[in-house]
Amino acid sequence: MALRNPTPPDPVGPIVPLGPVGTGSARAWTLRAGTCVLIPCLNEATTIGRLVADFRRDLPQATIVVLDNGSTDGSAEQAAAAGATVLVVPRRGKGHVLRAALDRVRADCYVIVDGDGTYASGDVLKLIDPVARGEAEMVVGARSLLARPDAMRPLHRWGNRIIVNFLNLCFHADLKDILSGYRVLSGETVRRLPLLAPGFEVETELTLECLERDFRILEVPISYRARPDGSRSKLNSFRDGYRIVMTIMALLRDYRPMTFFTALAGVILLAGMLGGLVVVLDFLRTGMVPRLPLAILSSALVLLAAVFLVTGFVVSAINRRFAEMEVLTNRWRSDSIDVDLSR
Ligand SMILES: Nc1nc2c(ncn2[C@@H]2O[C@H](COP(=O)(O)OP(=O)(O)O)[C@@H](O)[C@H]2O)c(=O)[nH]1
Ligand SMILES: [Mg+2]
Repeated sequence: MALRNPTPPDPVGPIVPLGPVGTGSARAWTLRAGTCVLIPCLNEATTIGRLVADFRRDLPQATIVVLDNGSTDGSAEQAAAAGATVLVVPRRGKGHVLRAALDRVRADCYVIVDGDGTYASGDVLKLIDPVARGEAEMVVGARSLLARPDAMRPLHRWGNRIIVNFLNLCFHADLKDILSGYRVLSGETVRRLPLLAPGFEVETELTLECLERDFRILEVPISYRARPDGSRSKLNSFRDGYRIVMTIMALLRDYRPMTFFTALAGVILLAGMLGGLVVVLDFLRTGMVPRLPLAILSSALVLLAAVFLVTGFVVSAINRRFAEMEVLTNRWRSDSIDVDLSR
């Protein structure tokens, strides 16, 4: 017997504005209320007071939180005097302070901006609007499009370019500026990003984790100026550049295991096959194996390649289980249900 619905539904139902899959509820949050501006700051006394004042002017409802890491030049006092809440994090590193802040400050919208005065508060609404409208999970202020040639050292410009191209290639993305220190994320996005990077790698990690979770990243061109005289960058070109590349490799290994391990296995297999070919040719010609060490090395390499290939399969299967768990953890979370028809 067919079940009959006692009250047939309206022919045209209500339109429920659902956010993109995976980002939770689209329950509207009012623009700029529930917004917090996070400013990592290590010895930026020349600029921090002015920057806080600028953001208070351009985002009056937002809470400004300066993340101080034991500055010795009075940055914390200047930030507090300008009206910011100062969060003191003892552990050094831009990544550490950001993580501590994201763990302790819950907001609808996060603006993250460097404290060195190189980014303009006037651009902030351009970055917030797409997130507020639900058009992107993370908006990045992209410098390369409008940066003045003198604002970035040539080494950093090139380093940036190489890293961006490498990352675009590995993660099939088309980004222009992944290392920007000016970005906006929704609260729900932050809730789902498990950041671990201790230092300057945190920006790379933010970008890659968003890509991995299919969050939409929107790049908006912004102005970028050089640090004022008397203010020094904390970035060590080679040490931090190396760490950023290593972060990309580690995330590639963890998030794209099949790509990473197949590539590794491919290179090792090729070396093994080349060595093996020499041994086989020798054997066909003379009926003997005169290069015994090469024969052993080649077979070891081929076996090693097989091990890496299997590792790729195993890690990728484990990843799938975790992805499933994440999906199930988020299902019917009480704060993300828009339509509840259960009894
Ligand atoms: N709290 C904290 N902030 C940091 C640390 N290292 C850098 N910063 C801040 O992060 C921002 C970017 O650093 P900066 O030296 O300008 O790097 P660059 O813009 O890549 O040259 C600045 O506001 C720094 O004050 C740190 O260890 N702790
Ligand atoms: Mg800077």
